[in-house]
Amino acid sequence: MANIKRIIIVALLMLSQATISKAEDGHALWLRNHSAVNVNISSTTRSAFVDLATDELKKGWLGKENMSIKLNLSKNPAIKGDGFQLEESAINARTELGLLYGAYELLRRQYLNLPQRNFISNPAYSRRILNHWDNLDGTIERGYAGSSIFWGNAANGLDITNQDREKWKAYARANASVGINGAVLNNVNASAKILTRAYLEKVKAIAESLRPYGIKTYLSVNFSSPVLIGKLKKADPLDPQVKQWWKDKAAEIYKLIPDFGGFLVKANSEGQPGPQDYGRTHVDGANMLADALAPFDGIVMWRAFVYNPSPEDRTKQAYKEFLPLDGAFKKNVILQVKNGPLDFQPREPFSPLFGAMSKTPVMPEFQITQEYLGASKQLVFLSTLWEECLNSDTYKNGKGSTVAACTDGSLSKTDFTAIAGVANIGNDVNWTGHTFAQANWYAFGRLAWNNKLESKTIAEEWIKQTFLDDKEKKTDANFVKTTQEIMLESREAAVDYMMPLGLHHIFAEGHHYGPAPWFSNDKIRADWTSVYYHKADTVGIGFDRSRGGSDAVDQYHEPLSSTFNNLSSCPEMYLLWFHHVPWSYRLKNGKDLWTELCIRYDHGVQKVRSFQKDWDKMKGSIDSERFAEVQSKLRTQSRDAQIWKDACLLYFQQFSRREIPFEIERPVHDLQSLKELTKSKDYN
Ligand code: GCV
Repeated sequence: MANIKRIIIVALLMLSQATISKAEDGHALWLRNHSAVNVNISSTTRSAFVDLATDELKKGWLGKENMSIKLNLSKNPAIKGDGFQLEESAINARTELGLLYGAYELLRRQYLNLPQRNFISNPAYSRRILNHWDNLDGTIERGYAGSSIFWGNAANGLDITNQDREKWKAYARANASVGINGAVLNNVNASAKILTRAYLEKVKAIAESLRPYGIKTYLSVNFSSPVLIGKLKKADPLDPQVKQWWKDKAAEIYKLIPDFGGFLVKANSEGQPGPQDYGRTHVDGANMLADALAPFDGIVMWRAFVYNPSPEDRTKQAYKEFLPLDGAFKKNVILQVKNGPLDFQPREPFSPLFGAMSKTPVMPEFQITQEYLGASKQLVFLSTLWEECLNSDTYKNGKGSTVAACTDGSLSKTDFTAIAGVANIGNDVNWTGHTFAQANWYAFGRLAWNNKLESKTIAEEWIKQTFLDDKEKKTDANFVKTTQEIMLESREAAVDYMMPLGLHHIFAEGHHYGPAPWFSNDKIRADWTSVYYHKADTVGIGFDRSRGGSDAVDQYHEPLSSTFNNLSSCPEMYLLWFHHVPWSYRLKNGKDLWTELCIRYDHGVQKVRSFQKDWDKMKGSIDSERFAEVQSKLRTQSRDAQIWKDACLLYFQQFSRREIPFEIERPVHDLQSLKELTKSKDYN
């Protein structure tokens, strides 16, 4: 008996050891530093960046044992900005930061088992920036991974602990490893308090943690700051006292943070103050701030996300507002434009502003946090969405004028270029809530560095680094293939179960997680309701933006405007974005619109079910913790995809008055119960 007891205890101990050795909380992200082999690093220059690069290479080296690698500063004209050149046994760069980026690339190639061949890699954008929508009380607007890593952690939100500094350092390192070199530390719906001395002192401390990794600090500012925290009566950008206030503030900031990046501004948008409050223009506002920052080489990122409660189609407003201002902005102003003309929907055509501005630099703003794509409950790899946008042809200077080319300086030379991603990072131990949301942070950085990278490459890189098996020093090939497929199909699946064929913004009010195509409310502006966007009636469904409708199509260059305008040539993925289409309309595959809509919704649900099956087969290929977390979240996603399908089909069926085709699975909910469910505050 005693023997049996002993055997059981030993077995239990062995089991728990096995679990401990595999224990995985995801905090290490894609930077796992597996017991590396020896490498000899020498350099022709000494600096903090070079020390870091040396340290990273020694910690992570998976190449040939006892190799010698030299870090060189080089004047090779083919290397640009903080770019680098990898050679058999050297990293060359123009800047020391470039050597650090080169070190990360070299390690990445080892994880991927890529040959250490010669190649040069230059950044597509000079400023590659995360935008944190973090409030000073520690909450995060549209954040799904816990509280802010910057603000609100102690009683007054200003104390700084060693733990904070550790976290900021780890954050900076992760960013640098994918080439991100800027962070806006606070929400664009900005509290003026950020510019008070106490907060600026904290910004200084954060900047000190980020600087060693080449990351510049930026702030979102409230346009009314001179009134709210200064003693001024107004914030009119043409008022000399207001101008002076901002100049003094800029000088104060640069004294504390000499390499401060600049300001991000959301003005006259969704209730935020701005120059129009004083009868001035966006140019007046942006240029006033630009003048204050110019002596210190700071920049202004002025957001184009503006729209008013007017009868005009909301998706047309930003273009109409900003096009007449083209050429009037100071040199250190850049217009920050969301990928689509509406608001980070699962699918939108690109914003026409990318192809419209010819004398003003424009930067893309992507949303990494999944406000409209399942929060941190759903596995949706966003790289394919961003790739679709970057590769969209605007026809600005004829064929080939992609959004990437319009923004990265290849079409017209600008002093600087930039790209922004709204961060999905919080205090959750794995940083992003969902393990696979880490891939979206990773993908943003990689695309910001190289806007021609393909999503399939990015997915493979991320999987191989994130799930590398410690002992084997490789990732199970079947796991890589299966997971890569899931990732690459996940965004299209989400489009299908949420809003296929060009439908948009039919989300439940407020939380933007679940469906509410029925949402309408006379007391709020029409363009904050779902019915404004889908316009379903007994004839058909969709928003008519053709020349016979709101004429948004004419904000695009030819031949796109005509392609979009024509029902028969409009890509079906944008069909209901640009047209109100009869239920009986025949699609290219011969099916009528109603049937196709039903099939798409069902297809989205079936896809998630297949992701579940494929993931379940992966048991044992990776650590049990992350396996179980993803398995559980896929169950939620499956449940919620079904809710989307049922809600939308049962609701739209009231207008189409047609049967749900019998070849697809039937709804499992009834409409009324879904209306109650998605209204509930807990359903998000
Ligand atoms: C930060 C959408 C979001 C808001 C966000 C806004 C913006 O409307 O729902 O939370 O505010 O976009 O980008 O400014």
